[in-house]
Amino acid sequence: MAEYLALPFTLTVPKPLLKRTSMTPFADDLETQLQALGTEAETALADLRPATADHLESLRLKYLGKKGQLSQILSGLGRLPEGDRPRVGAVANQVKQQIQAALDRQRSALEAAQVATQLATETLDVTMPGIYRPQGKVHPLQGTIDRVLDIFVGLGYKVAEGPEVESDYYNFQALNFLPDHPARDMQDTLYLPDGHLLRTHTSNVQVRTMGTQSPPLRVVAPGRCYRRDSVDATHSAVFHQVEIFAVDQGLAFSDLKGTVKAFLRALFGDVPIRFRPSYFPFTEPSAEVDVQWQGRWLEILGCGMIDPEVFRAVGYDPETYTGFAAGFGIERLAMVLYQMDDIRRFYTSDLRFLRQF
Ligand code: 2U9
Repeated sequence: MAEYLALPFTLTVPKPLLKRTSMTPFADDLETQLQALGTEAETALADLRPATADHLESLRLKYLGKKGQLSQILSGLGRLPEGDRPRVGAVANQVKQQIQAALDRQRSALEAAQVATQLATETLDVTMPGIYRPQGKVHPLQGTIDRVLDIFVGLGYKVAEGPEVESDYYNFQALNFLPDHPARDMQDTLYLPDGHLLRTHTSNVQVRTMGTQSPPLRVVAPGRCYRRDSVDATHSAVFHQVEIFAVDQGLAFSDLKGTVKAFLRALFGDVPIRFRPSYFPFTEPSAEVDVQWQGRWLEILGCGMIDPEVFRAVGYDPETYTGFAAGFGIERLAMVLYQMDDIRRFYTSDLRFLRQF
């Protein structure tokens, strides 16, 4: 509290110095109401509870709004004698400014409190480590299939797929497998009760394609295949294969060799490869192809010129069209490319393995 200086005498101000012009009692009453309103508003604003912007706005409307208390008092201004209006009007303006100033103080205080709260709660510690979100990867088998498809699509081949549950016709008969061929035996092929089977290669797609399209054809067929195999480090009952085939007029074995060389060079680089004579029911002549990889000859694929019997089965004239085909296992290819020793790792979903690709 400020201490006032005590004076050794009483100060009296002579009446004529107080320039108070006399007003009507009504004018005095309005002035008293205005001053009381200013005091009430300042007190209410100083004790703003709850201290929120909405509450502040409700007080603004209560005192300074169009239908607020100040307007209600000023509605009596019109009934004042002419001579009293300037003074009462001046008091009214002073009270309005007083209330507005109190509102502004509160608004600033609220905004400052809001900023302080935001600074306290929304602080971001930029030195904190980021949230680790492990990203998924393409499975090594799918990645290998994708690489193979990229190469053949680049050579002008179209990708085709077909059913994994297949009829004997599309999986064997149309491919020149004789009725007693060992591949048809139960110990090699998985049969369903209704005589259908789980396809043993994706050749069914090639046969189906020839059944619906005319040459020239260049098709690459990826997919899952099944064999009744005991599972061990190099055999899996379910495996992935890709076959390619080309049918046109005047295709020769040299075209096959050139295609196989281009494919293997794209995958392994400029490494030695060799063709060894072989036999498949659906190709004649046939060959197996090895690549020399890390000092060893590794068999990678089989291939050959499509047997005329296969063309006859699908109604192609073997005197007009010739073609070649090749097939290879994806697991085999991936194990060579990634130097793996156990095919079963592909199917374990072990992240320690999968994260390496
Ligand atoms: C048609 C005509 C001929 C596809 C071919 C091979 C040789 C071959 C195996 C490699 C390893 C299957 O995944 S594997 O077990 N395949 O050696 N496949 S020629 O020949 C065809 C295909 C379709 C109409």
